[in-house]
Amino acid sequence: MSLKTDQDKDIIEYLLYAERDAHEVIKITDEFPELTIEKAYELQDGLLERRLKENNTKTVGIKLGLTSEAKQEMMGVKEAIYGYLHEDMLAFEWEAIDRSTLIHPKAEPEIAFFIDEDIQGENITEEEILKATKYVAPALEIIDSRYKDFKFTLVDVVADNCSSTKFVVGSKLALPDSIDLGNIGMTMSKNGSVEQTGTSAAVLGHPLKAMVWAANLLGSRGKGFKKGDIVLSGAMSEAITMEADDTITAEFDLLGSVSVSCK
Ligand code: OOG
Ligand code: MG
Repeated sequence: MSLKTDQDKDIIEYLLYAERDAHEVIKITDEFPELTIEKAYELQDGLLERRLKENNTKTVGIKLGLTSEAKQEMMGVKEAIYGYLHEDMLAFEWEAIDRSTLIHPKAEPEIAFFIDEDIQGENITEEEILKATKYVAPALEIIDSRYKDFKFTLVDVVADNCSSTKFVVGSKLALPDSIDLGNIGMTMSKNGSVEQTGTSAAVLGHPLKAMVWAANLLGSRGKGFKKGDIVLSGAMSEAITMEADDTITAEFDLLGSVSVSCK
């Protein structure tokens, strides 16, 4: 890993403590408009390294973001992003998340891929991803941008580990080649009322396309998916906000449902 300047270290601490103390901060590009996307991934690496130590946890997977054209258009960007999932981000259906530990959480419906073989390279195909995937499962990602009002540029969000904070994976596991992953319908409700509907086709046309995109970008950086990783392939609809006492449920065709609650 490259040596970090004092400025890098300051940015990393700034974002790390915003997460730890659950307070929102001014986005980093306001002060450092010159930061590039490559630099943002370096800052993300540094942040993750610090976060693993600070929270005494380990990496359990990867999440893809901004994989829907609607979301890319909304942000005026043409690229998806990735961040990392740590063990202490794993939440459970039966255990409500303490709302006071988060800033302004939102839930997103996603498909989780259970990776069973290391995948690293720059010409990875959908077939290779499928072959390396042991199961797919319904998932909810909770995102909690550390930035004020959840507003940021691509550089800001990448440095902030793509807003990652928690994720829940449903317990029904499906074999990936037993279903048409490109055409899974979904409804997401809050406290019993439907708030969003979507389809897996919103994820770059097909979640496997998003997985291939990420595998090849990771490959170009000497990284990849590892055996045992859980990979979240990106939101299938807009995210919905979550307050104390809310229960959010996403129901997916064929995959079943997954819920998360806040207390
Ligand atoms: C960035 C993370 C987006 C997804 O699935 O698109 C993301 C954000 O919107 O805060 O996780
Ligand atoms: Mg997401």
